[in-house]
Amino acid sequence: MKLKNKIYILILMLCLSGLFTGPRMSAQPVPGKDENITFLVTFGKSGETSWGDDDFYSVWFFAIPRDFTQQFYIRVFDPDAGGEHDEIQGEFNTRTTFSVYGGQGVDPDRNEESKGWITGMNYKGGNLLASRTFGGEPRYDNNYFSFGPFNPTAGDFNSKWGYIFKIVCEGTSGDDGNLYRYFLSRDPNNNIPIEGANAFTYEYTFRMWNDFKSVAHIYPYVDTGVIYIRLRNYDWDNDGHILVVSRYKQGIDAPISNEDHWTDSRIAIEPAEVGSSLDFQFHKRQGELVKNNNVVVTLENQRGDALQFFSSPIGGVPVYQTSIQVRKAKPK
Ligand SMILES: [Ca+2]
Ligand SMILES: [Ca+2]
Ligand SMILES: [Ca+2]
Ligand SMILES: [Ca+2]
Repeated sequence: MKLKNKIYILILMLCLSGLFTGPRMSAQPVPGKDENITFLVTFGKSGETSWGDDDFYSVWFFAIPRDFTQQFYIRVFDPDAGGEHDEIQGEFNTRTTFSVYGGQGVDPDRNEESKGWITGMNYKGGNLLASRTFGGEPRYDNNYFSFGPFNPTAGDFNSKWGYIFKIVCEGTSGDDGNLYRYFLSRDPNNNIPIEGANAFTYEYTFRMWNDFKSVAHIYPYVDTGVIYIRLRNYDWDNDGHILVVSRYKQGIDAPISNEDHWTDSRIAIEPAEVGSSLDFQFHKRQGELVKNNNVVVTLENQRGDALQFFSSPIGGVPVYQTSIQVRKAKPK
């Protein structure tokens, strides 16, 4: 074989290995680093849905890679409702319960109800491993509480994702908005990520930015067989616009909801987008600032199956590729 051919094959192999392994994920803050979202939000169940939380609970999953064998912790930043960060209604009187589940019944691939995106279903499937209720607690205000240690094998094993754990946050009483974040950590007192782990949800309830410029993102993954997706968003307060970007879409606008309303729309998926993440960008309305805007978003495919939002986008943040458009423009 000629040297030139050998070099060509070597380059090709390097390119292919990069394609198949992809970037190693290692960030487990929830919301994720690339999402640029400040806080998750859950209201006490006596709150008004018009404040931006449709069901007063949220469900998140953590996937621990099967080759990770050490103990780990799920840390909650600002688990209390009171003091800094939280949304007061009247006076602070809200109690919020965080519960960690493992074992059979957690894996959303085998237990549809576990996904927690359809109100009225039993989202508590699995074995309860730890639980704690927080009121207004200065000790945990603007500070972390750590659940754990947990052994990875206490999770629900999924051949694709490894050991899956679930954390449920419920607004058990009161009417205030609890704002908080998670971090999957190897250490109880510091945020030390687990390489290859990820976090995901099927219904994302979060706080929009309180400024004009910052853009929040979420990154659903498009699996094989998806032809179109149905986007549902709730209580967007007519705040700006949702832009959908992918390696194929330069940016298409999706309709947004107003106060206490769901809006839904359909977005076509091109073959070039299958096997990659989409970038949903949330741009704030200009002019008068919409403050303390809490919103909910879900996605489903044409069969009605919910799509996962990953805090660390699978395959990385999608970048629009002009070459796909150029190829498409050529006459057949
Ligand atoms: Ca607080
Ligand atoms: Ca209150
Ligand atoms: Ca809080
Ligand atoms: Ca809202």
